[in-house]
Amino acid sequence: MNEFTLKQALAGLRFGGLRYFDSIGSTNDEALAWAADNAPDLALVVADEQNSGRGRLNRKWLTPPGSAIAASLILRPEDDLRPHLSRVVGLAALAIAETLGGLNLSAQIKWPNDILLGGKKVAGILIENVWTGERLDALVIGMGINVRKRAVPPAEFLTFPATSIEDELKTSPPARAEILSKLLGRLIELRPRVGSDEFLEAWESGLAFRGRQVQVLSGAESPMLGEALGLAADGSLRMKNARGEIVAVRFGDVSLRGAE
Ligand code: BT5
Repeated sequence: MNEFTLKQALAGLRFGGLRYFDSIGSTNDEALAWAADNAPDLALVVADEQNSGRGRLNRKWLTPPGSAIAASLILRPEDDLRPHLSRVVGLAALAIAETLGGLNLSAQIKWPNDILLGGKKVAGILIENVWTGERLDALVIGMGINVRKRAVPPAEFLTFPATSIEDELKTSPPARAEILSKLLGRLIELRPRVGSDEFLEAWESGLAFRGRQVQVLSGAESPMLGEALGLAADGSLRMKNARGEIVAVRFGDVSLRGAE
């Protein structure tokens, strides 16, 4: 992927502008700075390689050159999106899962921010916010997708198994610019529907571990054990805990593991 092929692939989409880098620290950092400097809605930062890509809580995200999609999309929430900000992670997750579906891959969403193929992590999402006082000015949706095999970090670097589109397709994947173009197109299409019941149902039906026992890992707290039931209206994970109570786990630094 280079700037020229990317621009060609994105030509039909109504996005807000592109900043492309052969190599960068983190596309989210660039997008946060751009958002604070009047970036338009749907402005996009893409890099071929990241040297200090980030996950949540400043965990590292690896993006070796020539192998992955590293993209950050800036959203300026309008009145339509504002009541549903907690669903934006679902917007990104569903757009990625459906784009992989378009490649005949069966993706699952490991709530809240991972996409799995064959039970292994192929993509991660990092949402960050830009505030002016108490008003949210912009959201940055950072998306990292392993396209080629060599995007997958070595096992000792990982706390959860990882894979790539190429590993799962077992053949050469489409060009990264084409995949990114499909993904952006889908995200733009889904965005006006974020507040709808149909959106919540589609997101919920894409969830991994539904109806199964899971562990919810959350920072230093001891893991919570329960059955993953589905989603609450705000995108929280509905669980039945060990005492049989229905509880909602809010989006944050939480991570799910199968417990069976
Ligand atoms: C995430 O965090 O999964 C969010 C990753 C977001 C990356 C994108 S790339 C574009 C944009 N710019 C950035 O700087 N970030 C975003 P989390 O759930 O905290 O998972 C982080 C963990 O994933 C790490 O601790 C590693 O174990 C693992 N990991 C790192 N690189 C990986 C990769 N390429 N594939 C699979 N797992 C990886």
